[in-house]
Amino acid sequence: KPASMESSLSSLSPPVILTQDELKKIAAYKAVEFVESGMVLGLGTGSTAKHAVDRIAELLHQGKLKNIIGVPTSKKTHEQAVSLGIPLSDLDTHPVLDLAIDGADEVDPFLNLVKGRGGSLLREKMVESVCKKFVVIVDESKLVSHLGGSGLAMPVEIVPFCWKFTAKRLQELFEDSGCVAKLRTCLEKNQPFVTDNGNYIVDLYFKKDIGDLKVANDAILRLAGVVEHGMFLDMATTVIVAGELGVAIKHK
Ligand code: ABF
Repeated sequence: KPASMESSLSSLSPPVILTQDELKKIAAYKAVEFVESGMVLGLGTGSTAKHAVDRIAELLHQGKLKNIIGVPTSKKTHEQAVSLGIPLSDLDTHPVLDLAIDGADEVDPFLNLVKGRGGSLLREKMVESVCKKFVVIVDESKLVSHLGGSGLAMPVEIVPFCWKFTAKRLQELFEDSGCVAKLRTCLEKNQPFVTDNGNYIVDLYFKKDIGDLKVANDAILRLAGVVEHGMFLDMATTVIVAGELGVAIKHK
């Protein structure tokens, strides 16, 4: 069933027009209110999650949060957290986390997500799949009626070995949905984009609905050469959406 809306609009004073980054920051700060002292936290990646990591560090330094341990979801977040003095750990030492806060690229009405347009989907999925609570923070532009329907990329992390072969097989898998698979490249060098794990990313673009998400999930993961994909199904426990009219908090 679609997610329930526990609290709806709070008070941002219109008619102030907020930038997308300000909306991201509002969502991030709201999410950090879920953090309690002593928690082991999954630290997300991306421009929205960055605000949450900044805020956690700020509260730590003010003594308002104590004994926080962070588990970063990318090298970039690792660097940010180190520079802010947040104590860090990893899944080897902390295989179960209390809470993760991260952004997303798409959120559907059931709180299923597309993630990975920032390239960190594998570590994000590893960390966020073992969190007791997973709070997703987005501005309202990320809301979609169904995943893959925004016309933007559905990322799949693949091994570099014979990547064209794997990309072709992915495209064939979704032939009926008019899928086009493209290797992600670094714009400036026109070289393949390489993930933190040394892999490539193939972005899938769909002309039509991809149908049952669970079926799509299983089919992609069955392909040898695929490491992980960016559909995060049934993982988010809460989504915080910041929009021009206020903040909406949706619970699973
Ligand atoms: C990460 O950052 C990713 O999973 C997602 O691709 C991206 C969202 O980016 P942003 O918060 O910068 O919009 O959470």
